[in-house]
Amino acid sequence: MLAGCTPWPPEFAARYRAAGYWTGETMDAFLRDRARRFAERTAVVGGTQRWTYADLDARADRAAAGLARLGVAPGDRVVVQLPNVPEVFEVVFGLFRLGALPVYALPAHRRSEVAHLCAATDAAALVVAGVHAGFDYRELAAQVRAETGGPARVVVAGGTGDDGDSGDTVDSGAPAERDGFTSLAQVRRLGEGQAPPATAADPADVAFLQLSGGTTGLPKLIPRTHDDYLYSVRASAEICGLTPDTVYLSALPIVHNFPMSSPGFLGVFHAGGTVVLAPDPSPATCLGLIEAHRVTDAAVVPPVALLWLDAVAGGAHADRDLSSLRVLQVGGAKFGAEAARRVPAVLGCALQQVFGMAEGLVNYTRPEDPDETVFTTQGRPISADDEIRVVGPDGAEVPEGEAGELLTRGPYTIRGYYNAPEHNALAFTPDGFYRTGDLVRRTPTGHLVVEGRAKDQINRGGEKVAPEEVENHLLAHPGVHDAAVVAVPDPYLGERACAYVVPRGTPPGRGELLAFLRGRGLAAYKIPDRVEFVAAFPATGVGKTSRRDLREALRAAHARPA
Ligand code: J2J
Repeated sequence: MLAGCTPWPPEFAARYRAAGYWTGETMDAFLRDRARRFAERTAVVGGTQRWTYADLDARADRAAAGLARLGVAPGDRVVVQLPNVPEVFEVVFGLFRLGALPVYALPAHRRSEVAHLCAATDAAALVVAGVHAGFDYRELAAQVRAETGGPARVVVAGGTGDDGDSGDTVDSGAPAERDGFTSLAQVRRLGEGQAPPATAADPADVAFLQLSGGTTGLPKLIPRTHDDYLYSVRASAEICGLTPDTVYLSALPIVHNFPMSSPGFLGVFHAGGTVVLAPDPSPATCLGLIEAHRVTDAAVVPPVALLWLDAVAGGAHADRDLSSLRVLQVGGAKFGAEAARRVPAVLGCALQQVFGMAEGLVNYTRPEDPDETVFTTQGRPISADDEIRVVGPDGAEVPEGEAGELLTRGPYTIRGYYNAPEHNALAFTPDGFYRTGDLVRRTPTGHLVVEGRAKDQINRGGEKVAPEEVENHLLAHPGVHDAAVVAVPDPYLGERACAYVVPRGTPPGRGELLAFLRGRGLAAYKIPDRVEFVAAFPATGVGKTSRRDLREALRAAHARPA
């Protein structure tokens, strides 16, 4: 296994194989097989581009051969930061075909996050868009290289440039073959007519690295194997009833774990269906795509679901023909029961709640569940071999039906983060259960209800923010003596971030402080929504004050009416 990763103990691996969960299929073999079975069916629609399974397979061949000629070798890590454009599949499957490991960055990530990913994985290459949504990713790549001295190669993946109507054009700009920058078009040319490298990836080994939501100063990397991930994909596709007729809309960034695997684009490819890429999650864009492509399944986070509901119920999009829509999946953050009830009433489709995590465990409400279960729970685990423990602060299981922290272990839940032995000692129990940090209650049917959180994280409408990471950046400002970032309730996003700052001398201006954070290359969703200056932090009891207690005290003070 990739160095720095924690394998499943052999007896567990043997059990998961015997049960038929781990089949020995690699990501590359997965695409080859589906391309053979569904060759002329449409795999991907994005902007004006429409690729069949055979097209995608041929593109993966060319990309693999071209990347190999560029010097990317089997086992290399390659950071991929691409928006919702079809090229993301070409690049990712090209890397799998070559035996290299994609490391997924979100389009919202900026210099701080991308530099960390490149350095933490010793990445051989970085793949970025050109200019997308008004942001120049080539500039970002240049800054990352200036800061970290790596990666040696940057691939700029551009669209065809003729699909500006949907607003998702990627402008790769003038071919910049200098300074280690290569356009994807050039990579394709390099790979043209070449046999793709013969790969022999071990299905039990790591296929790619996902980014965790994070609770600490720097986000952790999640190593997922071919075996474990494809099990979750196949099982998800079955639970969700995907078929070759499925037309799936991804309104979320496609490299996030939810639209990738729950059942996500991989589930759709497993079944031979079609993935439609939405360049943005707005009702105008997405409801238009649902109508135009007769979309059957869509996946969103709660704030996006609320926007769509209001757009249809409020009249702005009341005349949209959404009759093709079979199911709306909502997950990533808690979806309240009242909003949940509106989904079938307003959109005329079924709701499926999805409670998952990039570390593994995914829960779904099932199509056959009673309505009340679908509205009021976050589903039950994929697998009969997902082991669930709900424990109190003492680590002992709480009585059935009471809330406690969710611990889990199973055939597609990691046993450790990448290169993080100290963090792993805290995040996993000695017997290998992952401490999710989620507070849940289990119903008699085994469905889980998310009641809250025991981890240091802000869930901003599905986007995860680690307070410590933002605090560390704030503390770098000369005018900041101390800082604590806490979640404050928000009717739309669920939570927003508020930074409490104890200034050093004259307080810096709020705008200046936020510009400072942006200047440090932090993703926009991590920039606090509010800044409050306070003379001192509340004393939270005698002795050493933990950051957690401090954030809790600030949150409580905030919640009290003035
Ligand atoms: C409450 N909290 C939820 C839900 C995730 C499918 C769906 C989502 C993710 C995801 C994913 C929640 N209600 N329905 O990877 O495959 C919070 C929990 C969880 C954390 C994981 C997937 N669905 N959450 O959101 O790795 O706190 O994955 O531990 O981004 O999101 O975040 P992430």
